[in-house]
Amino acid sequence: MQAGPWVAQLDAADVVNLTTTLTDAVGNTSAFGLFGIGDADSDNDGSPDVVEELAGTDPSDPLDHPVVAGPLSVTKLQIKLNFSKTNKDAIRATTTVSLPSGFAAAGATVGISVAGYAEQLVLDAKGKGKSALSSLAVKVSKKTGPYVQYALKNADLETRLASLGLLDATIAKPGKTFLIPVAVAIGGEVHFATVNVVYKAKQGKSGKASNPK
Ligand SMILES: [Ca+2]
Ligand SMILES: [Ca+2]
Repeated sequence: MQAGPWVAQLDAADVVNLTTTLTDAVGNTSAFGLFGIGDADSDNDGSPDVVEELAGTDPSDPLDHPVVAGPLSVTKLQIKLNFSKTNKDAIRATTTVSLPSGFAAAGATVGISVAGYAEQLVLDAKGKGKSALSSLAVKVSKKTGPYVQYALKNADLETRLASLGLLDATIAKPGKTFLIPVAVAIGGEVHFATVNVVYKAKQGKSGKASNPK
């Protein structure tokens, strides 16, 4: 991404999922604005390194870059922060996605990023993947099509979430609304959303954020 003044355009038609396009002074646009305008793009192909790592493309090869596959529909997002114990924070997310044509689960890599906590998981033949702290499944609903279920627990997310406004503080009902960036990368395609969550917390104890039903 190039330096210079960028204009953020928010599509507020859908209050759950906002899509963002960045446009610079000479009209270049980037759909990767979610990750911040300061993100390094080593090969100047328009995809920040962090997005290329998520998608599994080469951050040093401008001819190899992810395809933006459009917005992501996040049907469920829950974040739990435990301020009294370390490594006890959790995320649960369910997103619908489109799968690349000819998608085969066995051995496929899925990248997921929630609030900037990013990882890649390799799927088995049943569409399930695991890491030390998380599990992910790609499933297909007969009604709504393919979706991704992700669960992370025993993680340390406090600093990361505090930078997005979810602080160790007392925030009573009805809570405060914050935006959480979510990205899913499958088969070199990257899907994005910025999700509204309502956050309530008790200082020194816990905080919980979830998207409105
Ligand atoms: Ca790049
Ligand atoms: Ca590249």
